Amino acid sequence: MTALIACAISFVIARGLAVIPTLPEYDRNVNVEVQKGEVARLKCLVASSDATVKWIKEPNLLISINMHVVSPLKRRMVIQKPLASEWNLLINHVRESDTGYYTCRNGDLVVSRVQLRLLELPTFLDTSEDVIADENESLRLWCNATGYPTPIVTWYERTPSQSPDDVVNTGVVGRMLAIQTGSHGSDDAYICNASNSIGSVTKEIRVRVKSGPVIQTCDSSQVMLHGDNAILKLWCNATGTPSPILRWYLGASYQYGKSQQGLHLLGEGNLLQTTVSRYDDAVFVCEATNIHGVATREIRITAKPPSDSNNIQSGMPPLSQDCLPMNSRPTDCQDVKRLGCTTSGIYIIYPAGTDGFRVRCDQDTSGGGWTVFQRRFDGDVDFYQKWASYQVGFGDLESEFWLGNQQIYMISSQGWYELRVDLTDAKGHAWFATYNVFRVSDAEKKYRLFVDGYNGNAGNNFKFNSGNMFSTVDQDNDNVQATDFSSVLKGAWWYGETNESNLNARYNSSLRTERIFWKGIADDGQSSVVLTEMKMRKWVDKRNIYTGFP
Ligand SMILES: [Ca+2]
Repeated sequence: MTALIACAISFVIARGLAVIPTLPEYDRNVNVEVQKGEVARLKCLVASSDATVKWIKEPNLLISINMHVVSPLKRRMVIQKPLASEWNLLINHVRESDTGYYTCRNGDLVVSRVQLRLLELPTFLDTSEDVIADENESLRLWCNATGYPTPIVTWYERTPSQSPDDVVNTGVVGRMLAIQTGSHGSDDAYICNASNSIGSVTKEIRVRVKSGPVIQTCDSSQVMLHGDNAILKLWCNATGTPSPILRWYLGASYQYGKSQQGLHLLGEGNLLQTTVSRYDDAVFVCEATNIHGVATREIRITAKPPSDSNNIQSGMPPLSQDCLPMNSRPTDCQDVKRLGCTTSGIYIIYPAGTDGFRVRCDQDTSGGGWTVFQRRFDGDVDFYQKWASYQVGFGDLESEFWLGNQQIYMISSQGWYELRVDLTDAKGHAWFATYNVFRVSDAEKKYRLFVDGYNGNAGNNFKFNSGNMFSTVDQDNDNVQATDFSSVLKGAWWYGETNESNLNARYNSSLRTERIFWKGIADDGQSSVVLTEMKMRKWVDKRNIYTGFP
């Protein structure tokens, strides 16, 4: 602005008086301020038509003579004459190196002297680091900023205190800020803002007051493995200044406040992962320590030993359940999937007329939604069980199990269910059989089986069992007078005159007639079926779509 006024005045003088030179002295140190990359206009007014006008960058770099730019920087420089009396120097794409003093001369006479300055955004040269302070300690925070025009530094408190005694108010100006820290455990941040006409920058400086550890949360989860062992995950979060170190101890060996020598340290950090037996009953201690103190929290893990080791419904609560909406009561695994749980695992379902029971959901195979009711893969669970066991189920949903005839009946009577049988032989070859219709009748009808609508690559061997009642070693319902197939074939199944499947038989028995059997698969007398899974999935709710139902 100053430059414009100066030139405007000199122009008026030049026109009005028609004398040369227009500026008697060059004592007008005109400033031109532009941002980097912009165009700088340096004005010079010489009315004479036969003048020799030179631009020189101090100390002695000749830039131009009349209209000719001779400077090595000429590609960015040009002499502009909007009026006959003006000899303005234009500098395009102004750089840092362009800053300095420029003089315009008529012959040896200095006509104008212009200082070119770059406008700069504020930046911080240095500031205080985050501080950990003692209670009621006096602190000085600082922020040194540079920029052009010189930035003004202003301080704000992030969470201003309501207390009238509070030292810091918002909008304190100056590069230094003096504060008195608060009480034990307080934590605040101060923001310094450096701004000029171009822009502003801010820096947040945290001030934390030393405090002993406080445990915020502690919890556990278990992921059951096959058999009795579980991977137990425990975690704890603690606050404190400085940040506490977390250690884990077994409760029985832990003695609070005493020397830690000889204690059984299980691990360090937020998360402890350990293996426990599902029959364990243990207390784990999370200990948070910093230089100001110790805090502890106990987590008790109670895994109730089932009174009946056959009880499939015993064990730890299902973990997969978290994905279900609150208070939801899925009726099967298809419903579990519909409610948003797309991970295979253990869920509690509530088929109509039941108080709910645990099932394994297969949410991976062929679109998921499968309620698994039989699973075998290592032979750890004995499947040569009696009627009562088959009725309520046995084994472990995390490993091998039979869900239970009653449960199969309750689920499959809710609608139109399809069946899928997955088999793998010892060579790792996978086979499957699906049936569009799968249904099991109630206990009174001896859990009679109905299947129809085969598809797959395993062979339609289950069709021979359709219409048969369930038999166990203590209940011969096979309708064949001469034989007790359950005893002969060492399993429990919907036996009848033709038996070309026998998936609840002995695992890996050397006798062909006693082992897991599905005609055509691994029945060369040498190998065997090593993995079986039977699962069902609802197609539609209405039962009467299929007229073949009894
Ligand atoms: Ca019989």
